[in-house]
Amino acid sequence: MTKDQAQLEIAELTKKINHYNEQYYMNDKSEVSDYEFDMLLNKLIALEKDFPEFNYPDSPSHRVGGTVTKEFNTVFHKTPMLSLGNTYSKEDLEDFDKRVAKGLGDEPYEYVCELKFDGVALSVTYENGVLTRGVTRGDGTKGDDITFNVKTIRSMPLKLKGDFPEEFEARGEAFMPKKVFAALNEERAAVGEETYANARNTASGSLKMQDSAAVAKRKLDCFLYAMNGDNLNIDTHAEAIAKLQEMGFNVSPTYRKCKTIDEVLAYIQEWDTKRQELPLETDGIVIKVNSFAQQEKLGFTAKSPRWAIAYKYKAENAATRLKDITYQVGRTGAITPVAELDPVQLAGTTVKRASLHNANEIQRLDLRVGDMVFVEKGGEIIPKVTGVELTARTPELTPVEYIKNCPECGTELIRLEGEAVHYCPNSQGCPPQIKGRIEHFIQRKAMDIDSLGERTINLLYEKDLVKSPADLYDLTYDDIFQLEGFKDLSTKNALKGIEASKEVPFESVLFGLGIRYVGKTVAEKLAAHFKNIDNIIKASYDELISVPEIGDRIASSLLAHFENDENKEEIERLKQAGVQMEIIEKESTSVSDVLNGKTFVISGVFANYERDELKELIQQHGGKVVGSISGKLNYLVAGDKMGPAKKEKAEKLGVQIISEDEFDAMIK
Ligand code: 0OW
Repeated sequence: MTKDQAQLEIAELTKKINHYNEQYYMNDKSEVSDYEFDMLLNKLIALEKDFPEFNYPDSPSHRVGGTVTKEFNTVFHKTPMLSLGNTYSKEDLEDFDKRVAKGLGDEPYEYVCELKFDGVALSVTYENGVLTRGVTRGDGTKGDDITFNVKTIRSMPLKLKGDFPEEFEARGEAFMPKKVFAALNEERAAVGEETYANARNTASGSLKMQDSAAVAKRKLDCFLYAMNGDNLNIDTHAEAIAKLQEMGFNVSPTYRKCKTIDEVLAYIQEWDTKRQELPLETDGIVIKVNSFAQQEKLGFTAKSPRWAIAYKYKAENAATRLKDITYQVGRTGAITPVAELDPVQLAGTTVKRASLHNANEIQRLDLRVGDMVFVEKGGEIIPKVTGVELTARTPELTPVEYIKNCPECGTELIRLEGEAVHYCPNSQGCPPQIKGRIEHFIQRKAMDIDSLGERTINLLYEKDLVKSPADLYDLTYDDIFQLEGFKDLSTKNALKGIEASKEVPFESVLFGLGIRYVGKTVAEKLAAHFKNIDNIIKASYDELISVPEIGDRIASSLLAHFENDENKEEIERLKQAGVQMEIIEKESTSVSDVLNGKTFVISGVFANYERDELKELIQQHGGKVVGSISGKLNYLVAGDKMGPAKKEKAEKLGVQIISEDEFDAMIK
């Protein structure tokens, strides 16, 4: 392909992808399938790699990241990114209003009210309409250059629309929507990771990740609320908001002009309830004097403007009796203490239980069963116990004795050095851990066996038919048919779902293994880097942490997991069953179909080929290389020094063993 052809192709792909992105993220419409979209994007990324001179800063390829930033540069803000003074009551607001009136003499003035988005403040710079820099607020005077990570925020325009100033800065808040935060915590809990406390810190941590591809997966969003620059000819905050929207920025639709504090109070009242339904966390309301000239006149204190203030809602809390503390055992054996409460109304819901997280939290709160405790529901959905009404404590109440044994299997609990959570170490024998691993394995994001559910897993477990994921592949029609509630059709469906899961790609299988701290994103990284399970099993600690976003915790967890013989046996059984244990390389150009439908295992060292070349040749002639020797295997291509166990197994299973020359003859 010539340079001109490449430039043309890149321009066409960019236009198409930008259009699909805009439809998807701004108008909630998807005109193409994810697969088609990904194909376009992969083509663009490949062309940009071959023709870097056409890899423009506003290319949509930056949306999916792929840039690793080891060190973030520090950038000084043109003007400090100030914080906001806080108010908590009508009186505070009236005092603020008096100060504004005083500062403006007898001029009339109006406010604009907006929600205070609970995320991370951001500064973005655009030159000739293209996003050229994204910086965190940092300490207010200087922040971190996180441009590549900011480009992965889908609603942050890479290129502006309409007419725009040659150069200007916009400021706003990046945040993690509630649904994204809940899903991320669900995935982390499922692999034994500690869950994140709130969306704000998670958004902040996400924006500081080194690998922008990992940031892209965090699905951050943003709202812009200010723009600074020379001769913007904009006179009010409301005009600035409208201009930001015209240029393509995501602007919250909750702005409202208020002439008086009473109108401000009405706005606050209205959003006190409505904010629960918002797709993002907020931590109050921001009130600003609308006119820029008047903002100028009022000026700033050392750390915040005199023309703006935040109003914070009181976090709802209530007192109720702590009836008992029960303990839940998670899939990874993590023990979670739960407060059993007398039901109490809180922010429109009846609260009966609240997580107590771990033993440290119980100690910190000095909780005693029978105490009157305060329960709070802040912006977050999950209620939390914040303290004890000590005046109501009666002398017979005794400090909590944290359990020493697993409530499900009786095994003595352990607590790792420096960790707050207790674990049940009986991972192979503790029922909720065994069943939890199988449930984790069949879930949509893993093997996607939707014809099985928690109830069926329970039945199979109780009947001793399934004690580990690999057992699923040994199930017969009769095994399932005899289960309560199964008929012919549902039995066939269940078996079909299990069989179909053998086509699930390796990265999903790796996630399905439920290795502690290995979530879906980490599994995708490991699969892309190591290509197959064997390489991961034999990888050293250093090889593991050389992968971006794979740190000490994940590397140590992988080494520990694969040291365990039962885990290795489980993987061997899954391989035998034909589950994908390696990534399927991109379609190689096919040369012939002489090996169509044939499966091969390659073993040993060859005179004329590297293993990968041999694999490529097999694929080019329609064959498929699989990870292990089974009865269904067609050929074992035997090189020098092939493992004797493999030779013996192949002979035992009647697999045809061919030499390098015999292989050559097959494809020539
Ligand atoms: N978080 C917000 C928000 C907002 C700035 C302008 C001058 C000082 C504050 O939604 N809607 N409007 C402003 O206005 N600031 C906000 O958040 C601030 C930024 C820095 C610390 C707070 O997050």
